[in-house]
Amino acid sequence: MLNNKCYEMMDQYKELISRKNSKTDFYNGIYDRYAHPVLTRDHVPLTWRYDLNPETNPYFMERLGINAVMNSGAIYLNGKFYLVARIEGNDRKSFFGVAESDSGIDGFRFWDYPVVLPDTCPEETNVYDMRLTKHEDGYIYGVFCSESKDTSTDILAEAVAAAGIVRTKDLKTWERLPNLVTLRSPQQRNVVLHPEFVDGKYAFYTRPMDGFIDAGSGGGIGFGLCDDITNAVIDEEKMTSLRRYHTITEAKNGAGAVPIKTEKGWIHIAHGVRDTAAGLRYVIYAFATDLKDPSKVIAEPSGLLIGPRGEERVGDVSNVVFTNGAIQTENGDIYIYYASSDTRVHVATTTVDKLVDYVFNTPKDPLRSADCVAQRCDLIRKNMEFLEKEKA
Ligand code: M1P
Repeated sequence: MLNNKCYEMMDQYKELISRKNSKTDFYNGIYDRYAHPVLTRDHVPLTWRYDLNPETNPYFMERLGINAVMNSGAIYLNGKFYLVARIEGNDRKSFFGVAESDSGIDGFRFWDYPVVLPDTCPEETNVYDMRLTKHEDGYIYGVFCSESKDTSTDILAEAVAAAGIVRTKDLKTWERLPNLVTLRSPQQRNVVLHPEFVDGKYAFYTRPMDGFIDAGSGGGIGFGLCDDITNAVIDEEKMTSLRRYHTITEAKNGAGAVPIKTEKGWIHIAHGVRDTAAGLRYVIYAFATDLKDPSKVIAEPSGLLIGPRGEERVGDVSNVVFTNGAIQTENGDIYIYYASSDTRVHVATTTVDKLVDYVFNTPKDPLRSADCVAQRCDLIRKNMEFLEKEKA
């Protein structure tokens, strides 16, 4: 016989999983926001958290609590939406869980067990933020942050971030490959595998960093090629989307979702970070790169695409929105999965046509207030002239 509270919580869980989501009245013409997050810590099944046996858990205590569900890789397979979410236990360790949904906006349900990755790195302490790439070589790759203690220093909190690589065909059986080696960058996080070969090679978006937190001399999102994914080594990292003074990418930036191929170019949805008196602020932005040379930026709309709004602004690491997964369906719909404040996962929906229009027709950041005012005055003047004509 189960504890009465257990029955109650099972009912609440079912209600949560079957809750319908709906668009909010938020409007910017670019994407829609939704009333409810698609994944929260309450979406994690009770069997992962509680010992359901009253003999061994008479008070029905949560034995292995979950603190947050956040940054999720995303993939669309056989008409279903899959998220590989970062799940953080109360013990601060993250791991991955696959959640699937028919609609992409609600009904996400975790599979019975979390992802069990081959334990090939004894020094690895934490894993998080998997990007899922359906590669033209036939595999689905997961590239994630593999974090270890920095043993070269006595400072307790110092860590080393590297890009771990796994591959699968079904999201169930995962083969672990050696971590990516970048010969010129000591640390890596936010690494994304490009879905196509470039010049016959595997291509990665990287984020060169001098330290665990600071990008340091890292100038932005990098791009590098390697011959062999089973022993991935990148020598040169070219710069793509740059960090710039007094912009949303001043402190750092990083690749997010796997780039989306469109007729006009690859569309990238990334994150940019600036420092404020209240700490770092993370926003999501977009840019496009050349179809033949995906390292070459060809369009950069000004400013942020998605910023933390309302309750999204508050959580474990407040004032953060972060994406590492987006899905494009056959009909051109786009689902951008983003986490807010390192606490829960949301979806924003748009279309390929809208994203292309946004990325290619939104003006660039002119980088100075005087020029921004001129840019805005130009828009106002054109609008005034248009309104006059409409009246006539
Ligand atoms: O806490 C905000 C984010 O911080 C890191 O991103 P970045 O490497 O750009 O600083 C990541 O650890 C990410 O998981 C986290 O959401």
